Amino acid sequence: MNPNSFLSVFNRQKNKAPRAKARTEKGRDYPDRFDVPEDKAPWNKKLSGYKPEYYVAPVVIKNDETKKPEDYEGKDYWAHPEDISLVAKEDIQSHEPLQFDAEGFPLNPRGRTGIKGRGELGKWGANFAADPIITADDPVTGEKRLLLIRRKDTGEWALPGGMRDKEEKLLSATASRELKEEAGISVDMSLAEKVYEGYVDDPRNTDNAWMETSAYHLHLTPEQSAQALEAGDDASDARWVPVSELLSQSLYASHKDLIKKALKLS
Ligand code: RP5
Repeated sequence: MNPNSFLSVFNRQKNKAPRAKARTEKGRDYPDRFDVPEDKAPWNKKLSGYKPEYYVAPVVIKNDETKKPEDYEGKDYWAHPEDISLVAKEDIQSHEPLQFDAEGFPLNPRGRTGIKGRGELGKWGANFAADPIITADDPVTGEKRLLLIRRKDTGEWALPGGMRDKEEKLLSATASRELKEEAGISVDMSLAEKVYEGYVDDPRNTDNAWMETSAYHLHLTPEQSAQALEAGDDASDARWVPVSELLSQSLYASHKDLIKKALKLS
């Protein structure tokens, strides 16, 4: 085959590992990412002239937990202070071994992302979330379906997951709450199987703040799956999608990989 033919170029691209979303996409209002080739991402690889812009979203500053009024009982104030010296070392967390730079900033375990600071993420280091992977049989055809929502912020289809609330000790409780808030159905996720725990490739990740999730899979009974779906505040739609259609869809962050893991798809 002519090595420059369309087909050979297409095949070469197909065989190449995709570039991380944390190096190619970005959150709303983020500055452009400093270009980091995948092979120069690890912190122990030299990338001369690496000077990424620093960005922290105003909403993160506004939710600084050290500014919380004493009598305040709402859910706001979910962010660490901007001055990292005010954050206790044990409050900077990750499922992976943590590394810090010379100034005391935690370093993204998957390497450089082209942006410093926390972007839209509240915590220095890992920001913990939970993702419910909900399947059920179609009541008419018997085909296996998966529950997805459409995110309002990016317009992408996604799992109905979300960030852990401070008082939630168990991430399965976060998964149950998010499922109710984002898709309108009540399911006890403590009975689900945990299929993944760790770093996820999220477009909001930076050099110093990143997403880590716990993903839980549960196949619903016909009674549970008969509950009416209702998209919550952060979603514009909630739907059952046949599993056979999933692999051709592009999904938010690492959600496709999480689903493949849960359903043992390749
Ligand atoms: C993703 O961000 C996680 O997998 C989880 O689904 C989500 C949590 O962020 P929000 O939905 O709360 O924005 O990386």
